[in-house]
Amino acid sequence: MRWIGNPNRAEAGQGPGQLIEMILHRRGLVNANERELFLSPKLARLSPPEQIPGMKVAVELLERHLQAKNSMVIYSDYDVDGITSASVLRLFLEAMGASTVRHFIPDRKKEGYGLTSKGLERCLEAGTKPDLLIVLDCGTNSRVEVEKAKSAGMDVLIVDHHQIGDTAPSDALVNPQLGKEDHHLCTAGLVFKLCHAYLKATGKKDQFDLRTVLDLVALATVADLVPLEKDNRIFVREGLKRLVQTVHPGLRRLMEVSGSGARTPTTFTLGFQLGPRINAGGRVGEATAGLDLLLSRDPTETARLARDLDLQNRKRQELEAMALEEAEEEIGESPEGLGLVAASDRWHPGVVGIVAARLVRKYHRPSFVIALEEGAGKGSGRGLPGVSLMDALRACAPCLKGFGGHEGAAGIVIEADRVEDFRKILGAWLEKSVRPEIFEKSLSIEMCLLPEHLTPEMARAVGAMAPFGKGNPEPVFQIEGVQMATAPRVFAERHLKFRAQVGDRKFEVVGFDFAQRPPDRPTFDLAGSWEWDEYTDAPRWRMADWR
Ligand SMILES: [Mn+2]
Repeated sequence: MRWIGNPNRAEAGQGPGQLIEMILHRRGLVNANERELFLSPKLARLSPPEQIPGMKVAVELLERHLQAKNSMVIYSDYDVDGITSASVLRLFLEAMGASTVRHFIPDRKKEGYGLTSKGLERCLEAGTKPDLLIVLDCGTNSRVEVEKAKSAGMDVLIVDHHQIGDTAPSDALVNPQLGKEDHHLCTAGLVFKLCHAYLKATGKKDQFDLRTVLDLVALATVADLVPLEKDNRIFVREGLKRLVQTVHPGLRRLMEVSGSGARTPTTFTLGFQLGPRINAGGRVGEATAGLDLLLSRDPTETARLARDLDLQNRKRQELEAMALEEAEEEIGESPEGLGLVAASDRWHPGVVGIVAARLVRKYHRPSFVIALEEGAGKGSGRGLPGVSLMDALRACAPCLKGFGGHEGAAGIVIEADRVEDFRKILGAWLEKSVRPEIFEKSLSIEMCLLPEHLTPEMARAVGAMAPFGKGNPEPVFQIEGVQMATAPRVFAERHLKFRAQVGDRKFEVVGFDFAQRPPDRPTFDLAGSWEWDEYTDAPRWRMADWR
C-alpha cells in the first residue's frame, strides 16, 4: 500500500493540544472559533431550523392539521433513515396531541423503493383516508403519486434530502437541496429540524423534549453515511450520550440482543450493530418490524421484535456471506477489468449492495453485484473516491434497462444476457476516464509523531475528535524506526498483538487482520491510530500498515 498525504511532522516538546490544533487546521478549520466548536459541539450551537428551505410552510401546514385534529399517515422508506425518521415524527406528533396517526413502509420486493403508486395504493387501503400524507426520505420527485394523493383530497408534506429533479406538487417540501447551501442532513435530521421549528413557532417548547430523540437521529445520521460535520456532528455526539440511557425501550432491547449494551456506544455501535438490525426487516423480512420496535413500549413486544430482527439480521449475514464468497470466487484473486461485475440467480436482492461494498473494500475497484431472477437482474454498485458512478452508468446506459443513485452508490436494472456487455463497457469507460492511481490502494497519513507523543493524554486528545466516520476520518499517524519489544502474538486467529519500542519508549500495538502479515524486519515504520483502549483502560497503537 502506498503511503500518501504529505504529513506534518510533530516536533519535540509539542503537546497533544497543539498537535490536535495542527490536524484540525490542516482539515480546513482555519480559525480558532471553528476548532473550538468542533471540539465542543453543543446543542445550543445547532443552526436555526428555519434556514432549511420549505420549513416555514411545513410548520404552518402541520399546525393547521394538528389544530383541526385531522388524521395523518406517515409514509417512509424502508432503510434506517426512513424507519428512524418515521419513529421520531410519530412520537412528536402524538406528543402534540395528534389523535390519529398511522405509518406505512413499502415492501421492497412488491412495491420497490420510495413513494410508488403501488405503495401508495396499499397505504391508503390499509386504513382510514388521511387528511395529511407525510412522506419521509423519498417523494421529492414523485410527481404522479403526489398528484394522485392531492386529487384524492389529501394535503401532502414531504421531508426528504434526495436530489431535486421533477419536483412533485406537494403542499410543503422540506429539502435542503432546494437551497444554495447543502446542509448534509439525513431525513431524521430534517425531521428533528421540523420539530424544532414547530416548537419554536408555536411556543410549545415545554411540550416535547427534543433531546430524547437525539439517539434516534444519531442512528440515522451514521447509517445514512452523511458527513459527520456541523449539525450532524452535534447530533451524533449528543445522541451517543443519550443512547446510554435511552428512553426508547425498543432501542435498549436492540442494544442488548446485539451485544452492544456493555461498552460505551460509538459510531460503530450505530452503524454496524444497531443500524443493520433496524433495517434487517426491510431487507429480508417484514419492513415495519424495525419501526414497530422503536415505537413500542410493551416489554413483551419489544423483546419479541428485537429477537426477530436479530434473527433476520443473522439470516441476512448468512445470505451476504454466501453471495460474497461466490462473487469472490467468480472474480478470482487478481481481477482483470477495472470494473467488477458479478451476477447470479442464487443471490438475495436485499444483500447485493452490502456485497458490492465488500468487494470494493477487498479489490479497490468499483463493483456491481446483480441478483438475477428469470432472466432479469437487479444490481447495486459501489464506487471509489474519485470515480463518479453516475457518469460511468450514463456511459453504460445502452446495455441497461434503468439506473439511478449517487456518485458513490447506485442501483441498476439489467437483462441477464447484457451483463457481459455491461462489464466490458464499464471496464473500458473506467480505463479511459479515470486516472490510474485512483485504483492503487493508498493510505493517507496525517502526521508523523515522535515516541514522546505516544502518551495517554495524546490518546484522549485524539478521542475528543470523535465521532469518526464519513467527513471526519480518524487521524492516521506515522512513527518511524520501530522495533519489536516482544514477539508478536496471534489472537482470535486473524489478529496480532505485540509490544513495540522506539528508543527507550515502549507501547502496545494491535493489528486487526494482520496475523498473516506481521512486520518481518528488525526496524520498521508504523502507520495507524493512537487510541484509548476501553478494555485495558490504556492507550494503544492500532496498526493500519507497516513498511
Ligand atoms: Mn436518507
